[in-house]
Amino acid sequence: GPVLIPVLGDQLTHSLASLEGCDKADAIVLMMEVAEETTYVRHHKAKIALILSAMRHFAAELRTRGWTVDYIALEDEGNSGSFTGEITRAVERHDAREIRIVEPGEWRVLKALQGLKGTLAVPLEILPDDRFLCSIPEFIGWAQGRRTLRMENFYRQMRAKTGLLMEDGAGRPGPAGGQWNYDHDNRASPDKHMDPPPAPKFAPDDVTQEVIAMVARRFDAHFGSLDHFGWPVTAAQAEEALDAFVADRLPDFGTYQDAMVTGEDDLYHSLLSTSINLGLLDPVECCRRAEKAWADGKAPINAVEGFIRQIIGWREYIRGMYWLEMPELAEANALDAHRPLPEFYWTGETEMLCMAEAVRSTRDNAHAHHIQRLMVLGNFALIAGVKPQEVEDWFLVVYADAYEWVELPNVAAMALWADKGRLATKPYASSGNYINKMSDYCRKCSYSVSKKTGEGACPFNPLYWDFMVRNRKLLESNNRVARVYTTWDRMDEDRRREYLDSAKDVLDALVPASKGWARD
Ligand code: FAD
Ligand code: DLZ
Ligand code: SF4
Repeated sequence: GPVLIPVLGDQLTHSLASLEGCDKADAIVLMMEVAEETTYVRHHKAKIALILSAMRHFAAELRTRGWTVDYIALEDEGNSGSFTGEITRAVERHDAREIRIVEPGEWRVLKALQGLKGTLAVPLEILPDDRFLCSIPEFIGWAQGRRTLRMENFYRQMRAKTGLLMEDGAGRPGPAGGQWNYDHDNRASPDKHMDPPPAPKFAPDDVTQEVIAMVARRFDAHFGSLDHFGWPVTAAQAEEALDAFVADRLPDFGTYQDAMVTGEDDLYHSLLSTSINLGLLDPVECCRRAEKAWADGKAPINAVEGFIRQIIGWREYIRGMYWLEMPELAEANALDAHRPLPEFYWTGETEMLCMAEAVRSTRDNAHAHHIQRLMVLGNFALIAGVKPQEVEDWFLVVYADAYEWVELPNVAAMALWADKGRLATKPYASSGNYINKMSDYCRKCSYSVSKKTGEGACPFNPLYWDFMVRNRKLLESNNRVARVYTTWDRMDEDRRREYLDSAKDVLDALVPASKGWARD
């Protein structure tokens, strides 16, 4: 019988390792829409629509290229509802002699495939996912014996490995422009010069419309809207989105990378994460396009370096950290936080304008910017002491670019410090000041960011101090945080009492999320 090649929903790449070097006449590609994947968490409707539509488009492309594709649709008769069930059925159906599959992006799926290995009569080979720049063994090798796993160090190795933004300095290659990192140029507050051209949106074609109708019917109770669906669902559309970003928004990407503006859902960000994570775009190719814009004098080094650092720095490092720290990372809770997730994460019903804006964009677009995810949604959960696993479920459900390999380290380690600082030296905890500096929200908010305690005070203000005091024994030895405690100790007693009482009022007023939003 033929070789069976299962291709998963985030492996939509024609140069995929399991397809390379295979004789099309002697292979069957298996693609499976399975209930288990659509409901292990109750994904945002638009996320399910994106993945299933992209899968259906990819299957059509494979057939056009001469592959035999066995496509199991979600509502097909006999669909077992799981990857392992469908692979087992396909082995029998095709009398396959072996299975070749690229490693999945989630621990849960890898375990299921390894379990299958033991029960099937035919060999199942799991191949490395070489669409990433750094292999898992290479990352684990890099991490070996290091006391701290600084992303910056890893990032420089990736720059040297790819040659991106490297130039021959005095006798040996060095960073273009003389600096590795231009992050200090990338922190402008919103200003009147901002005039971001809208990112391209892609009107659903008949395949996507059919998927949207099915998702609306079957997953009606899931979070999120399908109304504004405009994500790229093919490599060609993703290319178009990349072209538009490099031409129109990359030049200002760096300067306004951390800015937030009411009603502005795109700003200068690339909005390419869904396409890169699906495999519709190659991450290093995206970086080469940005580098070329710099070489052609069309984009400044701070923007190009900032973009490249996100992709070959953060994205590769985060993936490495996932496989290094699983399965413990999924249960990590270094700060012993146990509060239930507040209901407003699902409803957006809150007077905090920064939070309401982040949830609105998340509901409407299945997207929010890095700084909204880190300094609004993540920061509030951190300083309010929300249980990490509930925050992780929320982030896995709501974002169209979310798979556990990228979502979990960003939430658990970067936003919630649940891994006790292996990734982030100090917690990204902040009061309302940071949001006020980086956005136009506070001046329109019903809370007052300058009021520190009591009625009408910005909730981030007392929560920040409550967080620092609650975690003092763990944090005060951290020299990047120690001076905060000198400020606290200098405050007079009733001021400190006011902060802690206000924080208690805020926390007591939080309404816990009703069950059933994230998991059945
Ligand atoms: P841009 O700002 O244009 O950045 C360019 C690209 O860099 C992105 O497309 C993305 O591929 C990559 N990138 C940037 N930052 C990161 C990062 N920290 N980790 C990994 N890749 C990064 N990103 C996801 O792809 N999926 C997630 O589930 C996800 N969850 C997150 C949860 C939290 C709490 C935080 C703080 C960040 C999370 N991120 C996640 C990272 C980041 O927020 C998104 O990648 C980014 O907002 C996507 O929008 P964009 O394509 O416009 O990114
Ligand atoms: C996220 C997702 C969803 C919602 N549905 C499917 C599906 O029906 N079939 C499929 O092959 N992949 C799906 N995916 C993506 C998988 O969850 C993802 O490929 C694995 O978790 C490995 O990263
Ligand atoms: Fe958010 Fe506080 Fe600013 Fe309101 S005042 S927008 S709650 S940071």
